[in-house]
Amino acid sequence: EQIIIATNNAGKLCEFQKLFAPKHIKVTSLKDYPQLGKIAETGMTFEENATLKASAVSKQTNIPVLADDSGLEVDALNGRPGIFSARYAGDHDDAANNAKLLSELAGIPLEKRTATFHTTLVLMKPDESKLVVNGELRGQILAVPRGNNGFGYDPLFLVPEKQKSLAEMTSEEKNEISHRGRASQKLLKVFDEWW
Ligand code: ITT
Repeated sequence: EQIIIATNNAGKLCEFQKLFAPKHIKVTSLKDYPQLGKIAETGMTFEENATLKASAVSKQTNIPVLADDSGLEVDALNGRPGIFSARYAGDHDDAANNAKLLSELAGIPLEKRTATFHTTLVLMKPDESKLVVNGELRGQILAVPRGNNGFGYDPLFLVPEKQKSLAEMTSEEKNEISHRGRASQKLLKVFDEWW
């Protein structure tokens, strides 16, 4: 059995490989299918964008697909960058995105820098039937990055209960509590029945 993770993001793929390891399903990703074209994320919600990615890939490959659309919703920025998190400061440039986030929040104290990390997962079969799950993690945006693990906004995202940024956690620690980890746990619970 096989599943394609419809992502070009190496950090996401790495987390899914660990989360799916107990299932003994072969996990591939878009880098194994270089012939597939770029997918335009034109939706206005996480679910729309995850569905666009999943259906584009499952139609062309005839293999079940898991797509992840995620984003960071910062309360002091009225929920921005949200679905635009990957393109906040340009095109998929983590360093530029983090710099922009820091400058938008300059001068705001930590207790007012609350934020939610959101993930929507869409698991889709080639007949386009789909399973949708969501996961969220609340935290605070640091003024100075901490840690070297993870990817994307992880060095700026403090998990108050742990007093650690996501980039200071191992992938196991992060997967246990993260938006993506929580959504994946929900998915894995119903996976066998749905599959
Ligand atoms: P794919 O669409 O190919 O999956 P992407 O990076 O474009 O990859 P999204 O459209 O879902 O993914 O954008 C999510 C953005 O949020 C992107 O900038 C990520 O780096 C960031 N992000 C998502 N999950 C994250 C996590 O667990 N930790 C830190 N940053 C994360």
